[in-house]
Amino acid sequence: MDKSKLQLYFIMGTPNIGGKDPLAVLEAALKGGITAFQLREKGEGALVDVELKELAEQCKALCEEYKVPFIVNDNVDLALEIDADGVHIGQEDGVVSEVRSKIGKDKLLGVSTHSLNEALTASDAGADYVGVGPLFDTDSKENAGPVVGTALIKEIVTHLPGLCIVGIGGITEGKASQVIHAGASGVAIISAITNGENIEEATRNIKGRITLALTGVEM
Ligand code: TZP
Ligand code: MG
Repeated sequence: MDKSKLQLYFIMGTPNIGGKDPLAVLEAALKGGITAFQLREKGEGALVDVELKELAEQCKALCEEYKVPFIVNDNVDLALEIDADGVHIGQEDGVVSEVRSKIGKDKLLGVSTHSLNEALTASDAGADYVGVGPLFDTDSKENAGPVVGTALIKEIVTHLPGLCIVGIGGITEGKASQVIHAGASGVAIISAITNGENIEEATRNIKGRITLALTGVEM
């Protein structure tokens, strides 16, 4: 895949935005420069069924306007139904090779991983990229598992230099560069964007750090 699409990977669901309008939050993040978006409708108050499909279709249309890939978390059937650009699954959400067969070769497939072994397996089974984390403490996911730190990214890059990796979990503006320096193609973020007083500006600031880290122009 085009790994530049992973540079600033925004994840959001209605439970993460404290009653704000999800489409307004997404549009502000798109204006601020996100390069991929995942709809992750999970937790208390998460939309389901028709309401979820409607939100997904609206997010997809907005992402299309900004030419940013739209990825659905967990729900492979929904991703296919609305012709999303991709789907992201965790270790408990199905067999990676089966999901790849179901979605075909053209849709993006991302897999959450927590060890070198999981990353190797996901890569062999046809994942386009792996999420690696939680890198730092996070309040955004229940049972996120032990913090793995950026050392795991370095380890995976050493063994699988061609694999696209996004770091996830507790990444802030101040921590984004170390994730890129560890060898990730990008960072996946919920709260450092959704909690921003000005979402567009928070996004732009994080994007700036990533761009500097990728080009090596840092002070
Ligand atoms: N998977 C591992 S940590 C996490 C997910 C979905 C939450 C990331 O959210 P935040 O707010 O950027 O820590
Ligand atoms: Mg999942």
